[in-house]
Amino acid sequence: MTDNAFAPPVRMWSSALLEKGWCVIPELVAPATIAALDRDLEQDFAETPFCSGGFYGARTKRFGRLLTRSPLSQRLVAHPLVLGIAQTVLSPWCDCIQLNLTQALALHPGAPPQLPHRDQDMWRGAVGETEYLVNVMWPFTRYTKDNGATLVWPESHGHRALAAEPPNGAFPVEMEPGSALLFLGSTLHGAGGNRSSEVRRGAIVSYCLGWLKPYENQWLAYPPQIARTFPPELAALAGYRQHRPNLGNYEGQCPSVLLQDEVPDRLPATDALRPDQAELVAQFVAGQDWRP
Ligand SMILES: O=C(O)CCC(=O)C(=O)O
Ligand SMILES: [Fe+2]
Repeated sequence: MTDNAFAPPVRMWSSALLEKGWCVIPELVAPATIAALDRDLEQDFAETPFCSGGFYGARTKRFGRLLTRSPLSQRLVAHPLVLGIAQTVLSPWCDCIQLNLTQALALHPGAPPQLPHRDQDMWRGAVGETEYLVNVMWPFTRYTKDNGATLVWPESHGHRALAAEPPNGAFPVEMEPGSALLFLGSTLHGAGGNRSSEVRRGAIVSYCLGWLKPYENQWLAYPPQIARTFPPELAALAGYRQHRPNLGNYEGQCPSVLLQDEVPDRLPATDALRPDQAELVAQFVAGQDWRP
């Protein structure tokens, strides 16, 4: 849950995000922290092969599982203000949110602009009435118009995602390390083209409704032996929590049971219901007059 100190900014930024479809929050993290994270990932950036395919981009490198690669990535993933905003924006449609992906990306000189897209289109749900995702772009280098800063189409979100005609007026979101661009799953966007001689590096961290299949398979990215090193809230975000009722269980238990030292071979399947469902079940069971 959101820390009280963060409650007013969470409300303010959540309204801005829902209204505009995107926002830039300045100076969220110390630039030195971002620089240290960038250094931790130096070898990954150097040795990861370029992507394959027109969407990922042949002049772009990407890699996931950031929580296994640098402990500093926790500062981004579990940033209290960002988490509070993601929870506030997505809570009308889910019981709890989950981590959808962490992905570092390096846009090399000569990378052409990416296909404009809405990240929510990875799921085949209703368009225009539900928000599925909150995306956060964390720059590691400065993002400029020249080096391929993310292009955002303002006023392209929500029900506007149903419009047949693409909206006009994309603009590059220029920003410095330490700041972050937040946008909705329904907001049209894409990487810009890199006409500069510098590599544009950064990371995307996104959060989605807790009942969706996440883009990055969280349980494979963070198997129990890794997730048990996380603070419990982070493990929960990475899938070690049930989405009530009972979704994502292990042997009928919260999958966080796998993070304990000893896991019994046999476990009692145990209801994990929302309060309204627990009440319904309790009334049904109490009113039952049945003998075998
Ligand atoms: O690199 C960017 O600026 C955006 C990347 C993106 O939107 C994506 O890969 O889905
Ligand atoms: Fe995207």
